[in-house]
Amino acid sequence: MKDFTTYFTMTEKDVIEYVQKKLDIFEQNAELECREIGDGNLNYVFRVVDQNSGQSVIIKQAGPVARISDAFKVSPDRNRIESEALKLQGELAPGFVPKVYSYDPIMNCCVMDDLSDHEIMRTALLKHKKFPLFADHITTFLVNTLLLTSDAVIDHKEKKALVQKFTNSELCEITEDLVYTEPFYDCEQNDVFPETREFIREEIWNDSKLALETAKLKFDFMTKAQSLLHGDLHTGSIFIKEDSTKIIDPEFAFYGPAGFDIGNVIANLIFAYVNASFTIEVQETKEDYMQYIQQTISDVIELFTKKFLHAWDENIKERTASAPSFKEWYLNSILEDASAAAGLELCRRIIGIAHVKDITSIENKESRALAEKICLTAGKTFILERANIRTGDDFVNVLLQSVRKFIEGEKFYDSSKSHSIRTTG
Ligand code: SR1
Ligand code: MG
Repeated sequence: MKDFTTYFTMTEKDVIEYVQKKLDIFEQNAELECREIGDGNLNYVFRVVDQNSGQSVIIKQAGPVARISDAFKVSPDRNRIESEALKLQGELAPGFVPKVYSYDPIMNCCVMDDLSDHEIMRTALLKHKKFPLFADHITTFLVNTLLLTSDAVIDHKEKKALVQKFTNSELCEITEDLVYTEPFYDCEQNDVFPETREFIREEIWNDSKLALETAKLKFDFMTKAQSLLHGDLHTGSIFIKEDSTKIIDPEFAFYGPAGFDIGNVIANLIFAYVNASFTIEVQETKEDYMQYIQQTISDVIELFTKKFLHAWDENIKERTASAPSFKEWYLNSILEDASAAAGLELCRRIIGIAHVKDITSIENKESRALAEKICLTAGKTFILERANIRTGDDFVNVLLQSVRKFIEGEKFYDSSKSHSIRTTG
């Protein structure tokens, strides 16, 4: 009989025993069933259901190595970071994260709301579903969690205590390596699609300006303790349904540049856009969906800007932050960092070890290579031109220009002309 006083990685059977022994959630007569449902790169996610009442919870356990590869030895303390981040984000942005019922520092697991009535956003976008409330929801989450954890709003000693609490060295190291370093040289750990390799060599690895700019960005990531970030805000970290958006998995949370989270959202919308452009066969449906994603990208930036400026006026406490034009300077720097982060995410998901299904599921080799080149071109532009990218239109234009570079002579949708066009190459 296990007593759960020493850490081990649990099986489905262990989790049922754990629930019976350690938790007071289900009725005495509950008939528990457990299934491991995790499909992320790092953890084990168990869904426990009482067959009698239908009541269910999620138990998430951090293992000592990442699921994606034993080579990543990552401290299970990430489960504490995740639980504490979810609690704080739940206070700052109520309704946008799952409720955490308990955290167990020995078994490195936490118990939280089962969101099975929602769907992982990446999966839903790959089925070409639309979520008209997403931009509104995600920007409330972003503004509340990013601005309200910053020195502009909270007591500076309290903020420094939070920086300590959320010091997340090992997961930050993963990001420093996988996002900021490896994609930008011919690193053995990269996982390059053969048809794109030469393009990557010429456009990414042999570009010394890009090397300089990504170095600057890496040092910003390591030193700019501006806001409590989610730290891995891709569409696989979002559970969604028509009227609800829940941001999950903040195990990469730490104090970093606020624009990082925004840029990751934008890049992952771009992956969905590119996927749609290569996989939807009916032209009208394709145009409609691409237009929807374009609009969402633009809305995320525009709504973030609007809500940020409003929340700033309502919340700032730091005296010097009310100096004329400081608010605009601060917001500009966030948007610049968002552009850079979008660019980094676009490059690293193509070149590095952790890919996205939006691109890998494009079956035709030529189409996939083209899709990858579009992402890399947009990614590089977002990084190099970040000082000039500020509005929703600016973000969308980088995408459209990158598409045009490769899809000339074929059919694509150009919303800047507000109609469907067929270019002739
Ligand atoms: C070793 S973890 C690989 C990637 O999965 C996570 O979700 C993060 O995005 C990380 O970079
Ligand atoms: Mg994750």
